[in-house]
Amino acid sequence: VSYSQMTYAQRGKQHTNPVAQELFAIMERKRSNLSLAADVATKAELLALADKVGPYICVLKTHIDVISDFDADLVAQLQVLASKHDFLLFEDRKFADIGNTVKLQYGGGIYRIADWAHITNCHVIPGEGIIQGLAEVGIPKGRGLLLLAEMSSKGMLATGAYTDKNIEMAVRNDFVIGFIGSRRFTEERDLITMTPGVGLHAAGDALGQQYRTPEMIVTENGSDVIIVGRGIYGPGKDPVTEAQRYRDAGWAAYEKRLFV
Ligand code: S5P
Repeated sequence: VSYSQMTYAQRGKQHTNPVAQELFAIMERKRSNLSLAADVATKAELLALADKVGPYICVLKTHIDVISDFDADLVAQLQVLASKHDFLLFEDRKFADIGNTVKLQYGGGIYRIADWAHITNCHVIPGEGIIQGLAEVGIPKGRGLLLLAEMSSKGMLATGAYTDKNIEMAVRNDFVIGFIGSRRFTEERDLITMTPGVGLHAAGDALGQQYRTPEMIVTENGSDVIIVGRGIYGPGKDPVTEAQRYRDAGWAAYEKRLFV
């Protein structure tokens, strides 16, 4: 039986990675496969948004380096909200350098990403050493990594043989828990796909973003988590209403996939 036909609960029970186990358990408890991409500019906005939308999401995805007034207290408060609302933290750092450099970027600097982000991601453009470098820092802390096997934007170059290489590297590295991409990529082990570029209303933006619906992504393509940003907090939107709508749409798309 394909992983796409199994429940999140079943997959969590048989998974060997602690972050993946926890993620599946949260998804089942909250009946949510929604991740919020919280791309706001200040600490206060990020905390307010995370607190409001927290009850409806399984993962809060951050770009911590866009917060103009970042400080260590922001991280402490995000951790409090993650426990309060039962979600994981995913820092969308998109590492892309040699293994030695990404070790420094992941574990150190002012953000100390590995200390608080359950999940982060990387491009494999430098070769497999990037995964090994990140794993040296992340495995002892019980973290997980996603590979950017594809992107959502117009004209993106992660296709064909490059995407295939991502899959091969993911299968043989235990630190990798899955992918950013548009579909389920392999049955060789249970690698989780998270998909950005999800929207119920808009087709895209002026800078190349392209949106597809939860049904296309989860039911048809077998992806596991939908990542939604401006569809939830964009101009004129009520984040709580929209988060509930995307949570319900994502869950319905998942149930439809199970019961077909
Ligand atoms: O291919 C990608 C990969 C990512 S992680 N396309 C993306 O859009 N993202 C991220 O998803 C992007 O950095 C942003 O944080 C989010 C999409 O936001 P939205 O406002 O367009 O939903």
